[in-house]
Amino acid sequence: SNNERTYIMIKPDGVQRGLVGKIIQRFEERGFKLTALKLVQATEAHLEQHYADLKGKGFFPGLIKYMASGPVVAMVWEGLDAVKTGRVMLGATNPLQSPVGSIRGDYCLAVGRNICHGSDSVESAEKEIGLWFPEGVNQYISALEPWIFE
Ligand code: YYY
Ligand code: MG
Repeated sequence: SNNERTYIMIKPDGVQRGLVGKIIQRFEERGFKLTALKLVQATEAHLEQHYADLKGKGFFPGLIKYMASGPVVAMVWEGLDAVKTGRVMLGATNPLQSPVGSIRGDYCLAVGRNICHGSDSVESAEKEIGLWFPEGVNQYISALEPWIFE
């Protein structure tokens, strides 16, 4: 649907490397609408909730430490097929398998430093939006909508 929502997060390495503007620009230029945005230093407990499905994996402790090592940019982007399209824009989990032109394929190399997160389903998007934005997100009409959607 035109107003599907996805949770996109720039990880601590993306913030440190000064890629925030570039990543936001890609979602803006594609035609997605920004409905929430904040810079957050997440706690390990919060990140363990975010990555609850991965608890038990060998990389889980390192993943939580990395994600808590600095602030992240938490965002909600809305638009046509936002979840699946957001994942395509991010690339594969392993940057080396990400096509050039995707965010991971253009800006990083290591799976454990892959600079961004994107929800993998509409259901996890709604869960993640609730976890990172318990205060709710913004609703507004974008003046560009008739130029982006039929
Ligand atoms: O959704 P996505 O971020 O592409 O991958 P997930 O399978 O959800 O894993 C989350 C996160 O964990 C991944 O972005 C990097 C890290 N990770 C890792 O460090 N090593 C792996 N073998 C798999 C995932
Ligand atoms: Mg995932």
